[in-house]
Amino acid sequence: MILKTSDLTSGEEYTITINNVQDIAASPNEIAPNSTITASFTVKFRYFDYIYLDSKSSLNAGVAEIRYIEDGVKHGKDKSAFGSVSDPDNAFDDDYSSNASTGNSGDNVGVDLGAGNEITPDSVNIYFRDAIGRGTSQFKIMGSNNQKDWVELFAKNGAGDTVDMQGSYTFPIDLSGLNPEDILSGAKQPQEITFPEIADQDVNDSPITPNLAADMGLPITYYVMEGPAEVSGDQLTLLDSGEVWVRATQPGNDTVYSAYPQDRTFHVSKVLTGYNAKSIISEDLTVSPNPFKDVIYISGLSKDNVDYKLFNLIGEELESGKMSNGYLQLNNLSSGIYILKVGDVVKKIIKQ
Ligand SMILES: [Ca+2]
Repeated sequence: MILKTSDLTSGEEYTITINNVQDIAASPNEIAPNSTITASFTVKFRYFDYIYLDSKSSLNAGVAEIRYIEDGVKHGKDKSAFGSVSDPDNAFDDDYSSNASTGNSGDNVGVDLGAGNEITPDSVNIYFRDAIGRGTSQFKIMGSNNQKDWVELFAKNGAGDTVDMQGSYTFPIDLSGLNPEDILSGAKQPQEITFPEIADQDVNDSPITPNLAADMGLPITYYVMEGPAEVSGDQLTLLDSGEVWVRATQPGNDTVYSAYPQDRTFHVSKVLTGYNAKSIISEDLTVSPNPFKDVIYISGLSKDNVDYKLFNLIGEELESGKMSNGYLQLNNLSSGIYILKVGDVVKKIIKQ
């Protein structure tokens, strides 16, 4: 479940209350009517990355220490460091004479506060390498919870905003402007199941293979919720006539949310009980399209004015006549399966 909200204030705790919850899983948990669930969350980050965007010399650009600050508490000292420079540890060692020597645009100095130590920073303190009369002015601070999806927390953009940066500077971090979707991108990905409608079937068509897919490529499980059918592997065996209700589910994994289940219902008929319908379907004539909408075309007729009859699945004759011009206009039929007899040839046709 993903909820999109209006603007949130960083560091605030929010509670979501949802009433009338129903479990729609294939094997639902019992939930009393008018039940309530609550969930609380706060926007926090575990990983932070300082990315240098200028391209001055390392003399200008080194950072002696970096700390991320939440409620006056500095975080980062002696934490695991990473980055494109050879000495990122030096930005977290509490030694103001050792520097992480960023010098090229794109150099980064990152820190992992560790699992369970995520914070909602309100500022970042950077102690720039002391180099009197020199400065750097273009850098940004990124935050992440997985070290893959990063959100920009602060940027200093240089031009017109150049400040000599020697010594200690504290820059405010305002998380209220974050795009919720950027934060979500660091969470699991949503997925959807594509489950086309299943046309009404004949019991003789069993087994059928529903054509379904999940857009994140994960395997789908489906269930017969009700009706005369059963699942075996990716096939659906039709057992008798009746209404069949099938549900497809995909439970997700560490990186993908569970999909919203998709339900399909269709009718199973028993054509001409006692016959195997396939045995009476001739290849001599071709009907198309099948399923059809309003008009069905019959090709392979050796002459015009051939008698035809149309039956429903319990053998009642619905209409009859002479076939001419190789097509039948059947726009008055309701959707379903019918038996078309043309001359001596029997065809099963499906009206959409
Ligand atoms: Ca240092």
